[in-house]
Amino acid sequence: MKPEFIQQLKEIVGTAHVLTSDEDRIQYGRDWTRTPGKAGAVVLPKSTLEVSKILKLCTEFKNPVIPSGGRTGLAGAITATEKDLALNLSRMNQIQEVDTLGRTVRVQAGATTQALHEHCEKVGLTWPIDLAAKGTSEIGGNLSTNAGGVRVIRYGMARRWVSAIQAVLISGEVIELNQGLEKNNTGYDLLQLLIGSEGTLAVITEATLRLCPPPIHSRVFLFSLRDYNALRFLYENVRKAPFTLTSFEFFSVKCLEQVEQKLGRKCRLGNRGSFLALIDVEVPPYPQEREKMDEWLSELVSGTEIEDGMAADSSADQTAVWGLREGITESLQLSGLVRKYDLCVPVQKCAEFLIQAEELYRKLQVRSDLFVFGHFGDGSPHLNFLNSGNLDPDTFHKEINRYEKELYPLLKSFNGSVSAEHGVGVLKKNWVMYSRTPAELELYRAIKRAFDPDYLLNPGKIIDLTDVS
Ligand code: 2HG
Ligand code: ZN
Repeated sequence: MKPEFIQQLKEIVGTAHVLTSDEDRIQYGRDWTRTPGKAGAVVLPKSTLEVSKILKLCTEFKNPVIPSGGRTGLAGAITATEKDLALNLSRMNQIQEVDTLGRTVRVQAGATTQALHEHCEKVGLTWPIDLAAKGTSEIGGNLSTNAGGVRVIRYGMARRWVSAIQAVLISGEVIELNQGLEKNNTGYDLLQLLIGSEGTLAVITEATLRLCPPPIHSRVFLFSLRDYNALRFLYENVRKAPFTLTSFEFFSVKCLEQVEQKLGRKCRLGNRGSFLALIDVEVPPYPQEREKMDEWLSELVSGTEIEDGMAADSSADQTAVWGLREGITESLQLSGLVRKYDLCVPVQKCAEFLIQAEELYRKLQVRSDLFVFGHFGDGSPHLNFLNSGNLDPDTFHKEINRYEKELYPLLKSFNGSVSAEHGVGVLKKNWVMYSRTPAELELYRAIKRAFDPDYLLNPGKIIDLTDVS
């Protein structure tokens, strides 16, 4: 990285906001997967104007640049090399007053998801995207990756809750997309194109987010189940019941034990079975509705398919139950090297897919521990492989690659996607062709060229432009 380039960055943001220590370059050059990365330098702007000047400078120096936020991603989408400038937007964390009439809020990219939730809660509204990483993840990252989370079954993914975006092109030009209109059918929807583009097309600096009232009252149920067929049975049962479902999550008992051991959390269910299902439903505030639900619960638990079940009604109980599900990633992270799969299949086929994916794991005798959990109600399971046998990292990766080679064709036979919600980054790039056709990928390349002709914005993520020199 040229000294003049660094010097001019310092002139834009102030010397204190250009970081060049080894530690900072590593910290800002990788995400939660710890995929090895190290940026050449880190720049921390405070305004859109500064972002614009930085991108203009990158174009002038032909210096690649990688935008990032809370760095909680799980696809290696901000993994940097020493040639890259890490452009981190965490200092841009302002949240404006909520527009209660339009039910929107204007927010800078660096505000955390949790800060946004707390801000909107004060006026009885919420941005309904809820993630285990909400304390650290930032809005710019949520939008760049089209974040999903634990309430997709009710509210959809992040892209549904955005009404305007401000972004900066690699030339430095600032674009305002949609400006908060409810209706705007004027051709291509560039706002939606930027959402999920993982910082490869432009840098999102601000957004106007749509809000809604939070559920009036929610009830949380935890069930223990014998096997995947029981999980499917429960899902069918819940779908037939007249409740508004907010979440239908599941995790293997191995995941539960991991959370208990590593994070010291406890599960109150007596009989644990092989899987747990966490169900969050909205309840109208009438006593008879609650009674109906209690009857439904006791009927379900008295049948043979469900091993055990409990309702978590107090807010402390609900937090405790959710803490079991939301602690899984962290508890695995604390236990060593992990390889992650974030998959999606049609929800009707999710149980069958998981049965076959586990059979494959047994058949291939993969030397690692498999942890299965995720968003059953979206047909979106996570498979995590932990290097609990302490293989050397190369051998561990070879083991998992052996599995992966057969997993993806299996997934394709289920019409599945290689990335449900974490994105592509560098980690899924070689497998995108399992989920996208050659014609789609050619369009991806054309779009990338239109936005970023010099291939400077987050290069090497999502797709390679093989014909760019
Ligand atoms: C979740 O659902 C996140 O908790 C993380 O998407 C999943 O760690 C993972 O694989
Ligand atoms: Zn997830």
